[in-house]
Amino acid sequence: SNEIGFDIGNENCVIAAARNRGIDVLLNDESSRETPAVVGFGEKQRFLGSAGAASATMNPKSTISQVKRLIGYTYRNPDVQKDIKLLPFETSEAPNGGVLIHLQYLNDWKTFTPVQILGMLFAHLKQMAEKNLEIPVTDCVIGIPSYFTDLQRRAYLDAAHIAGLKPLRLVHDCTAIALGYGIYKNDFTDTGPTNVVFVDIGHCDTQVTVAAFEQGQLKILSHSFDNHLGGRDFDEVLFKYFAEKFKEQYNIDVYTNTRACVRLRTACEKLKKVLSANAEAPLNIECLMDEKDVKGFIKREEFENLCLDLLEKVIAPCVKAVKDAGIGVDQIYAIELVGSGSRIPAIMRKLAFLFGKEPRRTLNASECVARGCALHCAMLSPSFRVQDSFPFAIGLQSDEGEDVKLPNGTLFPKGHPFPSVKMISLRRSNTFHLGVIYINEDDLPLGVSPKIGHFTIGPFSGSEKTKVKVRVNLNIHGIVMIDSASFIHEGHSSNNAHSHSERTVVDNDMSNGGHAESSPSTTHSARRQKIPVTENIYCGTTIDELRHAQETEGVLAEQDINVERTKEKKNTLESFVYDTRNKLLSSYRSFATDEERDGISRNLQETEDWLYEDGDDESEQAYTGRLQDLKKLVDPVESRYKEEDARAQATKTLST
Ligand code: ATP
Ligand code: K
Ligand code: MG
Repeated sequence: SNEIGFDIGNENCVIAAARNRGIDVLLNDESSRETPAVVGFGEKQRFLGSAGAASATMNPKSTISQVKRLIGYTYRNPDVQKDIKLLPFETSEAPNGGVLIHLQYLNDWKTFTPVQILGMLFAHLKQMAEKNLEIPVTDCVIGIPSYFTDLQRRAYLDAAHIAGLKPLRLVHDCTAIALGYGIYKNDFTDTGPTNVVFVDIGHCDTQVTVAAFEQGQLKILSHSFDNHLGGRDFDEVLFKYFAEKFKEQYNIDVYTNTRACVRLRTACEKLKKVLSANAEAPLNIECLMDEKDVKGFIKREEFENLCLDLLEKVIAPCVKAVKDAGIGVDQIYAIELVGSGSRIPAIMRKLAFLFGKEPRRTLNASECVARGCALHCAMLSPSFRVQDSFPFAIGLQSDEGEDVKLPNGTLFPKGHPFPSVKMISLRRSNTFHLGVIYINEDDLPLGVSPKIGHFTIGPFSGSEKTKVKVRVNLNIHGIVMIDSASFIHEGHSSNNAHSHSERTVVDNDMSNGGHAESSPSTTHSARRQKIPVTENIYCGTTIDELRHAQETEGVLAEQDINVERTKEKKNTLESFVYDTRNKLLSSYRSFATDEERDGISRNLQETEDWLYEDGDDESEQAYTGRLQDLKKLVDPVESRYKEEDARAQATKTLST
């Protein structure tokens, strides 16, 4: 079996596999351990990963990056509106309120959803893993930010399904990181839990998690985040600085030119990285705009001054995570810093100042999420117990909009371990609806709707006293599902005296996926009838849309393969022309008549001319057809040569 972990970043993707009793990071075609999260649409084929990044500045409008920022969001979300202003491709609002991406491909405008684009990335990574491991890859664990909503989690699963992957679990990035940290460490004390704060600063976001380790187990105490703080924001500071500078200095306004913007952003990101290791750094871009070469320069100190506000933002999620974990700063054993965005030295200093101790870098900053995911995949039947905590409180609403009366007003309180199942009982006589909501909007990313979706339970026919049991599952991915509903025929539940007084009762709480179906009374279960449950997720992908996306992906993938195969055939023809021409001057020389030689030479020349002109961009059949025609001419010469060659070999063998 294979155990694969995927980390899909806003900038970089990493794949890890559990093998040879360890975890390996898999290399891409460029022998790189990180693959850019980019999907590019060329003239005739897609360019995925590194190839997409390579063509980004040439085709900014048909190069999709940072799709993670759009997935599972509504178009009108203020963050989405801000992001699409920075992204060079075209977008619009989907009929269901989601985001649509528009670009030109194969001589036509094409529309894709962020789920489809992510599906393409997954397909690329899957293929890469299969090439490396030489086995089919389907089962996997995928890292996600802990702040991902129900919709985003569903979107990730949909994208994985489009690519033919079967995620066993979506796991919070920092939970994966903590697992990778804890599993190899055996110096935890017996006297109590060891609390570690993990800070992951990526390209677009920052996540902080407090984890408690004890012998053989990991318990997540809290998750917090700032989804507006990552390496990208530091790039933007430099971008604005130089855009202003160049306006004065060169009289160019990069904001008016998409390609210039993309190139300056890329250069600023490079500059930022140089500043992590150097006290100052230059910036040079040839022909940025209006045929002007630009030159710039900045000192690290200046950069840090420009970033004072940004640096300050590192503090809030750290403070919140520690507070939510319910521990004091003196109870923190270590602060572990990961994510490549954290390589800016000033961030390290800020954290050291806040916690009163130096953060550590025990883990591989860019690989730890994928590694942790692969580990998780390898030990889904764990010897090392992992208990994650869900970062948002979840509630139910009934048809009339009123909250379903639950003991604490909440079905799953914030920080609840998951997966977890709760059975609720309601009195209903026919079809009804239950809305699923996040209770505290303040905990959610800004502008995200607290409404997850609603479930229709019915049809069924009961009476006023009919007790309906509903099984609500905060599943292994952190997605809320109503798994099943059932009712008991009247008169058979009346011996259950308590439930009369309350409309709603939480019967059961089985953390870590207990089996809720096993009913306490067999006489009841004999009379129990299932009620159909239909889910309606706001802004979600329907089954038809998913099927359509899978088909589209198939067609696009085939197109890519065809283009590659055609390129190969063209290459073969080209090589044959050069090869034969050389042979005519050497090995074939004495086996062709002058007439044959002239004929072949003429044909080779014609083919070569054709390849450079009309035949530059032809079909696979055109290339193979030409090759066959040429071979027909060359074959008689070739066979005479081979015959002679064989005779010579035989003679040689005889004489030795
Ligand atoms: P996210 O976690 O937001 O989805 P990601 O996982 O792709 O994104 P990482 O690969 O962890 O993000 O980090 C990428 C960021 O790290 C980029 O902004 C990049 O510029 C930045 N970065 C990489 N190396 C350095 C460096 N040496 N100094 C400063 N920043 C760096
Ligand atoms: K990453
Ligand atoms: Mg990341």
